[in-house]
Amino acid sequence: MLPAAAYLGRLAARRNCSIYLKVQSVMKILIVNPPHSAIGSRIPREQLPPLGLLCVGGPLLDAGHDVTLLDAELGPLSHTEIVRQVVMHRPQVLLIGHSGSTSAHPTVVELTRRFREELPSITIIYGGVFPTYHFREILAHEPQIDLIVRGEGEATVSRLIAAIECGDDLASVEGIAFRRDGQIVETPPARMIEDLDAYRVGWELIDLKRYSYYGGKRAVVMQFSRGCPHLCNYCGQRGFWARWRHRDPQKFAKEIAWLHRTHGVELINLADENPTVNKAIWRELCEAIIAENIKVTIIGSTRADDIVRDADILHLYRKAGIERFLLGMENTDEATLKKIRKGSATTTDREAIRLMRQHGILSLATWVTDFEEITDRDFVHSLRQLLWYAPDQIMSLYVTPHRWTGYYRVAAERRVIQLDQRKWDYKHQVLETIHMPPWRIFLWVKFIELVMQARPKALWRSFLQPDRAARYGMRWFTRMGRRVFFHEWWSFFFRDRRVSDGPTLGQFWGAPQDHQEIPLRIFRQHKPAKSAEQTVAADSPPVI
Ligand code: B12
Ligand code: SF4
Repeated sequence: MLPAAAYLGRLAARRNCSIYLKVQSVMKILIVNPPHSAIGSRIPREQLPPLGLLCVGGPLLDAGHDVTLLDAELGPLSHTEIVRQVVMHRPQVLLIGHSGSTSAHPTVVELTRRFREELPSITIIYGGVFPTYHFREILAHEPQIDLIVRGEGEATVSRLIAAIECGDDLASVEGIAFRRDGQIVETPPARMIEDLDAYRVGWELIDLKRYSYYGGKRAVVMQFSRGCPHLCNYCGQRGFWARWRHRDPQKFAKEIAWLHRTHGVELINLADENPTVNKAIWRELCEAIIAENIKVTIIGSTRADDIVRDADILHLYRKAGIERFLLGMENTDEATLKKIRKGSATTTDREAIRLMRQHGILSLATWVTDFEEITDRDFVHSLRQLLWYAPDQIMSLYVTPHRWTGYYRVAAERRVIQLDQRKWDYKHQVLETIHMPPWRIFLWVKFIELVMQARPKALWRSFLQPDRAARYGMRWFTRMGRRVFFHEWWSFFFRDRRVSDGPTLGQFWGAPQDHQEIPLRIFRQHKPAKSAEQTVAADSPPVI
């Protein structure tokens, strides 16, 4: 046991606290994951742990604070029950945020208002992607929210809590925004975290037995890398993380093995935007997981061109446990792919799907319907193309422009038909299309989904193909698809409200913010020379 004084001294050092004695007061912190009504949260009837909040919780636990997580997604809990539990807990500081940050925002607003009514003296801190960019509007209109953390949370939240605890000037904490004397103070951007292994995930904040996915498999979300060097102009994630970085492949594989052996985790949902950016590093990770000799299923997202590049190592993907990759293909039309700066080609997308099938990896292709004004002809073309690609699964989405992306400018004059922010979840049409009413688009989308998922090839893959894991994945997806299908029909015709004379996109959200897309300060990394296998990175944002 450490002598008390030495222990306090270490805490003081860890928390950067200038006033030694004040560290005796451990902060009582409650992290709240609000419930989300989106299909991705509710339809599978299973929950994945909120990784972003666990990432924030880990460093706070290490700094010696009393940290608890209330995951209201589980259940989900009613708002009244959440407020009751928060009041019972009586935290000094309440942290809130959600990974589906845009559509979850109205829920955060409603809950925080109620927390403030019940507990007038707590400090409420809000973080995540949406508040990172919309902090000015939020601080101006939501007085119950005290502070907003901008960008990745681990380092900033640790410094912020230390500053609150020590009574330091909050303006000295980089990467936050708050109100002072009626003015909104925005501090300089926080430094991007150089070493992702320097912070740990607070796994002990959750009971892993309560989380599952992919049909009852005990599941977690993990993140090997952050960011993406590509330049897709509609992407709401690439700028947020500033630059592509990754964890140590060996340590990451060990963490997977530890979760599997100690907690029985069977499924890893990779949170990475693009984990395969660097072939050599990705290969090292696959080999490190294989060396652990564990049976885990890994699902995630990647790009078609990386799959084609990795044709010679796809067997390692599968051996490491990759059973399904979502391919963010977005569109089947070359001209549109160019306009959205996807940097991919239709032939590459098709080849990636073929290669994945050859290696027993399911392909889930995303398809965004309305990047541009569309007509029946475009739908016929899309269906033909999708049948030619022949992905195992498709996920149809609607364009959902974020203010901090380049695409926002392109679409700024289009009218908004969905005023309810909770529906800005990629599964609802939010922008008007001049040539087609929403019901017609909806029917086309549903028809294409039906053709794709009920075509003989897809049925064969679901029920008769020899690969058990692929059969399992197909059947799980079909089950989810059936539920989503009914839910969406019901919502479209009986629940959702759309307007016909709505504001333009620019009027709805405000001025474009793409010049502030990167909320972090980037510094030069001291890395070994680029491997010959490394493909992209030249496109990364400038070093400051
Ligand atoms: C895994 C995942 C899911 C999983 C599980 C989510 C879960 N339990 O957390 C499932 C499949 C259920 C899912 C569903 C949905 N998802 Co999803 N999902 C992801 C994915 C791939 C990873 C999320 C993640 O863990 N990221 C890693 C963590 C570390 O990042 P983070 O959450 O942003 O947290 C960091 C910072 O933001 C900050 N921070 C976050 N919160 C807070 C709070 C405080 C107080 C502080 C200080 C800091 C802080 O610190 C963290 C550490 O640095 C992301 C894409 C991505 N790469 O992020 C999409 C993503 C979050 N999903 C998205 C969407 C749209 C959805 C759905 C609405 C889809 C639908 N229609 O059903 C639903 C929403 C429900 C939900 N639970 O999120 C969008 C959100 C876009 C937006 N701006 O709103 C994303 C970004 C995908 C994309 N490319 O656009 N999703
Ligand atoms: S490849 Fe994916 S993560 Fe990367 S910029 Fe494009 S959409 Fe975003």
